[in-house]
Amino acid sequence: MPKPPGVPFPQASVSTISMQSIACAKDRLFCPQSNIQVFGIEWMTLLRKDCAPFHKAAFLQTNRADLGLRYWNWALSANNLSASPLFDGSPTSFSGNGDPIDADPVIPLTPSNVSIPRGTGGGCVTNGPFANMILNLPDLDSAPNDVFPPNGFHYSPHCLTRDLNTFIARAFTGQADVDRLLASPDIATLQHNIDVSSWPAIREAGIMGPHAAAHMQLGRSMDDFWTAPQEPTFMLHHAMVDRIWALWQAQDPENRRWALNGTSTIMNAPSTPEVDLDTQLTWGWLSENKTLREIMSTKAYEYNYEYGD
Ligand SMILES: [Cu+2]
Repeated sequence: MPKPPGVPFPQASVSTISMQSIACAKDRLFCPQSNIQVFGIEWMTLLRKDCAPFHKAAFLQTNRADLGLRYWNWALSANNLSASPLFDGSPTSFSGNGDPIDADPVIPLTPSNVSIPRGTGGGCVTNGPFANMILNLPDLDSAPNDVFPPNGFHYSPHCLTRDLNTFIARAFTGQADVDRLLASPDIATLQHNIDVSSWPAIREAGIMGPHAAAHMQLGRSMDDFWTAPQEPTFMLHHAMVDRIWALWQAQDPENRRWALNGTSTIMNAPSTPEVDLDTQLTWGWLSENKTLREIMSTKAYEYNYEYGD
């Protein structure tokens, strides 16, 4: 039986938003022994709350309401990550690959029996706008038994690393994978599909859905269960998740705009009640409380943004 995380995730006490983020990344990537959906509804809503201020800022700075929310469309870069305008290392990119390092040529996707090629970098990013960027939160993936260490905020400067992995991108985040998400018939299936691949050989293991795979295809810094939000592309990635959710909702607003599923704890550990629209999200010093109702729609309450198709 999979071991649940040792750290409870009380609903969105999100002075620790990066720690919440997080919970998603690891279960799908490094601790994939679970087939329980970890990309819960609350996490989706958390990120909607977290991403929207970017749009608000863009609007305030430009007075243009047509800017939309920036996102990383995984499918557009899936065929060749390092050739993508996002990752080609140019001055307008989010920097490119990390420097090459010696490492095992394959990555085992435990607990499945599948192994895949590793990426082509792995070392520090030394090109583009984020060259030599320093990340200050520690690398926490080695946290034993999934227990968040007491020194989780320990000042631990280290370089941003990338290991661009086009194999993962092609295999798990292509247009067919995006289409599979958008074709999900209900919210529970959408949550499942975003975290579990359609590959029969690894589906049983409950891993490598597009959300996880997009984290993993960028390498260690973006993979980190606890600290992935330090990666400059993290919000672009999660804006894509938000976009998929929004496009999925828009296919059937009447039935999907307020569709919820799951509890307010990752993998329901510890066990908490099913959420409903009145469930309160708390944000610490970041924001006043919000109910789930207030952040379910991109066009209600304080939100008014949309994504292109
Ligand atoms: Cu994530």
